[in-house]
Amino acid sequence: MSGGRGTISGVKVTVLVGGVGGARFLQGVLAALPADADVRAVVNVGDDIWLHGLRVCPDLDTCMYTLGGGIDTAKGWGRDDETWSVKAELEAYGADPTWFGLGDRDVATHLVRTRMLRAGYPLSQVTEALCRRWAPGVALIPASDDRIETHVVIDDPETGERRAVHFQEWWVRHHAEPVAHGFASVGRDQASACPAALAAIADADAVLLAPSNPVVSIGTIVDVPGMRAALAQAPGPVVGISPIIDGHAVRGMAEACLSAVGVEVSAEGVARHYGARAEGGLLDGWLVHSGDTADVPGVAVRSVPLLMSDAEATAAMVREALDVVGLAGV
Ligand code: FO1
Repeated sequence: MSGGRGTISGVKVTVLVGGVGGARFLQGVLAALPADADVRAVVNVGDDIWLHGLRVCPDLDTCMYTLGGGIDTAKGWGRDDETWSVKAELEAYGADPTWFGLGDRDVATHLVRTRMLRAGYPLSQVTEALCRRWAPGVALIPASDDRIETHVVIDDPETGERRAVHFQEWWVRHHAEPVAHGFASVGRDQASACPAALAAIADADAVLLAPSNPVVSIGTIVDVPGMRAALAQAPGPVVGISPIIDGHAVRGMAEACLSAVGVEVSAEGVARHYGARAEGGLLDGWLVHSGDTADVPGVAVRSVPLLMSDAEATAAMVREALDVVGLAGV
C-alpha cells in the first residue's frame, strides 16, 4: 500500500459485521473505496440455526443477498419476490417450528448449503460457492467454520420457567419481548476462528467494526477463540462505528442486549465495552453520531452523521472512520 491522498491502490479493508445493519454498512464501504480495493467481511454465525434439516445462516445470507441484489429490501432479510408454498405445506403438516419464515427461493440456498456441509465442505467454502452466483463484491467469511449458536436466557412466556432458547426463537417467535437475562454462545469453547477470517484481519490496512449489535453480532464474532488475539495483533488500526445514536439503537435489539449484559446504552458505553486497544481492548478509533460524545482514553473519537440513509451517506462515514486513524484519501 503506497502513501499519499488518493494514491493508495489495492487498499485492504476488513469489516466485522452482523446482519441487516452490517450489510448496509458494507454497501457504504464499497462505495467509499476505489474499485481495486480488497474488502473482506468477517460475518457473525451466532444467529445460524438448523431448521427442518436445513442449515440457515441469516447474517451471511443477508449480506450475500443485499450485496448481490437479491434481498427483500423492505424486510432486510430473505429473497425478493418471494413465495411461501414450502412454509404453508410445513404448517399443513404441523411441522414445527412454524414461527420462522422460510421462503421458497430462500430454501434453495439452504438446500445447496446443507448438501455441501453434509459432503464435508467447511462453511467458508460453502459461502464462497454460493457467492459465485451472487458476486457480492466483498469476500464473505464466516467468523468460524464451526457451529456456534447464540442462545438467550429468558423466562418462558407460557410457563414462566427460566430457560435458554435459540436466539431466533427469542427474536422471531417472541419478538425479543421476554427480558434477556443473559446469553450463551453454544459451541464456542470447542470452536476456532475461520483461518480466512484471521488472515483477513492480519493483512488488513484497516479493520472496521460495523454498527451491528455489539453483543450478539460484534461480541459473538470477537469472542470466537483466536479472534481477540488476531485483532490485538492486527497491523492496521481498528475503528468502530457506534450502533447507538442519541441513546437508542437505530434498529434491532441492541438496547435489550446491552442492558442484559449491563452495558450503558450510549455511544460511550459501547466504546468502553469494546475497550481501547492500547488497554487490551478492541478500538483505536470510534465514530459517534453528531451530537453524541464519548470519552474513552486511548481511543480517537469523532462525531459525524451516522444514519445509513443510503450508500453515499454510509460511504461518508466510512471515509471518516478511515480518516480518524490517518488513512484518508484511500
Ligand atoms: N426475521 C423475522 O423477524 N421473521 C422471520 O420469519 C425471519 C425469517 C428469516 C429467514 C431467513 C433469514 O436469513 C432471516 C430471517 N429472519 C427473520 C431475520 C433473522 O432473524 C435476522 O436476520 C437475524 O438473525 C438477526 O439479525
